[in-house]
Amino acid sequence: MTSADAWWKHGIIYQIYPRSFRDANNDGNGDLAGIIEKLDYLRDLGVDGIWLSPINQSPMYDCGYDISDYDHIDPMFGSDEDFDRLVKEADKRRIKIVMDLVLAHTSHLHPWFLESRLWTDSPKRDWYIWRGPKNGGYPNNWRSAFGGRGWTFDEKTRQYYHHQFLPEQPQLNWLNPDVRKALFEMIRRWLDRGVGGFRLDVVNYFFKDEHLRDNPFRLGPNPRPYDLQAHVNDGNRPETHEALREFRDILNQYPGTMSVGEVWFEAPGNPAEAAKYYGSNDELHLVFDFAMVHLKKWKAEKFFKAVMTWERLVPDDGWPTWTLGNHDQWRMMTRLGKKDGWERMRLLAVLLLTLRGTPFLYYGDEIGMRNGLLKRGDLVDPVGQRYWPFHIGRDPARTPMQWTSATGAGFTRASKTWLPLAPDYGTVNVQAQESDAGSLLHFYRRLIAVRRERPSLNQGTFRPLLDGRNGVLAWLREHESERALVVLNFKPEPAMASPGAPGNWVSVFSTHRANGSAFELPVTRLAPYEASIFVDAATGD
Ligand code: TEU
Repeated sequence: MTSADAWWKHGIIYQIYPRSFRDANNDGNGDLAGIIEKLDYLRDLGVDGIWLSPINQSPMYDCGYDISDYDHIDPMFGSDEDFDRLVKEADKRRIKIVMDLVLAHTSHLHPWFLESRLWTDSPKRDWYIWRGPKNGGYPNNWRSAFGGRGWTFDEKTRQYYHHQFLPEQPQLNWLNPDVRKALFEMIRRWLDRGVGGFRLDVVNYFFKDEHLRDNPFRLGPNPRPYDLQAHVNDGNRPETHEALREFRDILNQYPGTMSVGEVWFEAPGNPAEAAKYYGSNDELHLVFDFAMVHLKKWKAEKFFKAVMTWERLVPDDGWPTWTLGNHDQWRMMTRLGKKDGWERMRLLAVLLLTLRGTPFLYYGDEIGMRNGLLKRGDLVDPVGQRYWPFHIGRDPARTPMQWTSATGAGFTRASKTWLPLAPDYGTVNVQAQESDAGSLLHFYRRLIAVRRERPSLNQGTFRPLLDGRNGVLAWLREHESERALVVLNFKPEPAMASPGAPGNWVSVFSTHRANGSAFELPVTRLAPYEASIFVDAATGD
């Protein structure tokens, strides 16, 4: 690692859903003490940073994405001292803590909102978005992303307040400078406590049109009313970029810290718009691209297109990110289907970890966890509760981490967990994979180790060689004199690959080959689902 910013640029970030990682106090919910217990596991896996979904005080209407106190840890997860201990213990293992910043809205129980709703001339009234009825109805046509209208009527003051998500998540008014000031001061306090960076929730929905104009109609990706509007007035406002520059100035005062933004559009997403949040290297350090998460088909060309689109859109002085899943999406193992799931998962691991950019891993993906099987009564996520039976919501990807085959899966000794364990924990768990040298967990560890020791892989340039037309992708990564060649066969049958890259290619990591075996030029035969990394022995080794 060469510079202060290298940890996030050349490293790997692992997302933990805190309620589901490890339950140290055996109340059925994961906690910070549990994460501390597992730091050695994360170090051995080779992660550089941990992104924690929100752990701030919250009434948990949206599982922590509704914050009632930004400065303190929710008792469900532990104490403020536990947090400081986590930062310190992680630091000993050279792991940074990345906090989730939910700045578009607070909880309806946040003291700011409680004060805001008291009366129309409350000093905090303008911290949120309040309007009287228009022609006896809603102030405008904005809708909630979680269903229904984007406005809730408050009997006491006879006005509506706006919420992009649940009524329990009132939208902050970012056009009010006092709001921005309060949030930025809070951010400084977390930086002073030693956090390594932030993930910004729905960063494109901070600002709203000051005149509250209606959203225009458009044909959307889904038939639900929310998606039949172009979100030009309730989100995606130009003011955001200026606010993010101010945010970046703060981070610049804390060398080595980083930010990654969730610029959120419903599937299939909008990478062109998302890339704008890098600014001219003066807004966010990183922006998520969800193209691979939204892919419906197992096709090499589709993956290639997703990669190339993002590679081209990220500005020259920017750095890409890559991700296969998060707490809002179905687990990758489930999306891949039962047939050949493990083979495909290995191939995608190599893809994720050898592209140019920062990979984000979702907890449990390294052991091939699948979606949990949940019944209506199990659901905690409001999205699932509201849309059932049409949509189960996001809980299936949030079930407890599977550590062992014991009752409670080594996650807890409590008799009941907040969400049921996925049924396969008896066979799919860390302990079983530890003792199996051929497991996905060992595969990930070795792969991450190879990536860490090769500057070509963790910081080199990227040059595509094969675009997947015959089912094979290949690319070149180069850094100074080191060159690496990555070859992926997406097909369940052998394939011939001729990437046309001269070199004395010797394998350093592979699903199928022994290390040291040569990539024969001009054509090499690949095994079904083979994913291999070669280095040029003439230059690099
Ligand atoms: O997500 C934005 C968001 O609402 C979508 O990802 C949504 O989960 C998906 O379309 C399913 O309907 C962020 C957080 O990641 C999410 O967990 C929160 O619920 C949401 O913001 C509100 O804070």
